[in-house]
Amino acid sequence: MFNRPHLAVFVALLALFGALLIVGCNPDNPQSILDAKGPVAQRQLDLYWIIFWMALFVFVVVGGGLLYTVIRFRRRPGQGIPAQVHGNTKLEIGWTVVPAIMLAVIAVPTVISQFYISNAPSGDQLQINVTAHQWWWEVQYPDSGVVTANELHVPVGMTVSVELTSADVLHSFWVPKLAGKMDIFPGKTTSMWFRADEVGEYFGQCAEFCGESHAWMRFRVITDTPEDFEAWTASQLAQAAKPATPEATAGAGLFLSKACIQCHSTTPGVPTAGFPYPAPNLTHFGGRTTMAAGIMEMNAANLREWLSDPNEVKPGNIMAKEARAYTDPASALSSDDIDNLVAYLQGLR
Ligand code: HEC
Ligand SMILES: [Cu+2]
Repeated sequence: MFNRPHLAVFVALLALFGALLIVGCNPDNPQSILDAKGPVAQRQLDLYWIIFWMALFVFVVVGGGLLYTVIRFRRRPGQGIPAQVHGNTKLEIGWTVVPAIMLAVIAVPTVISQFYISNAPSGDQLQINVTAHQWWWEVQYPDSGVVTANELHVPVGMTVSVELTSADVLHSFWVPKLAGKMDIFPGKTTSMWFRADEVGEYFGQCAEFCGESHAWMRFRVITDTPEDFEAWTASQLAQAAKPATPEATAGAGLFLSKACIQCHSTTPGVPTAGFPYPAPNLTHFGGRTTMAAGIMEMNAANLREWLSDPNEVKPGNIMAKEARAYTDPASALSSDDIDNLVAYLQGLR
């Protein structure tokens, strides 16, 4: 099939492609599973390595055997038909028993881990209820009454028990460094738990294709010291800050007159104004570090971009499709309107 120069090019390309794939394994990558930062992710990573080494062993033995056979027993000029063999009991027993043992070695830790992962340890727990929406995350803390979106704060070292449901289609909750994926269904609740061992910020991502902007359905888990978490909780329960500048005051007026308030709640503890569509609670929006479901850093320029053309940032999203400011030319936002809304929204802390 290949002559020698072609083969060399093919092998070189394959090696290059492999190298590119392996770059994705860098544990510094914010969504790498190879850098577990909590016990659930660690268990899953341990399993991953057991299976990885087994698979590598199989690959080397089978691939090596194949390569050896192909080279050693290749057809040589002048050779007749080789001896015809049929069956080899020793080999057949070998390749039945060895995989059976390997599967057992994988099965035992898998089952033990499965029990560990599906039962949150008893003791102090933080309960969080997450509702997935196309393409953002509603987050409720039933014990304190906090409601927020797209950024979960949790105390470091505490078991966090998460209940998940969906307002529309299938989604999947995934924070690679803290815990593996959990599917989310409309009309049904699934649950999982995790614990973060270090203070930090962890990337999350919807991991079940859920429509046009699925790839932009991200979130953050921010782990705080217990004191910081308490302070955060208290700040979330407080009313939003009053507009502090003339621009922000004008923005607050626009928020009502441009009907933003139809979907977005600015009242602590109220998940969404909800009419006609659910949308992120914005009471303390300005205090978040990211926006539009974790896809952009929170700053005036990005907020301006979002408000100018949400469909450009996140194709197909409900706000771009349904908010009067984007569907009705008579309600369109002027450049000044956007500046004022940015001032108002950034002041919501
Ligand atoms: C039809 C309902 C609806 C209306 C009306 C609406 N929005 Fe939204 N808005 C949404 C939805 C849904 C999202 C989440 C989009 C996403 O991330 O996929 C959103 C997201 C946002 C965000 C980012 C929130 C976050 O947590 O990152 C801001 C800021 C925002 N809207 C401001 C406004 C402003 C200002 C107006 C009025 C001009 C407005 N919205 C009108 C539905 C609406
Ligand atoms: Cu998705």
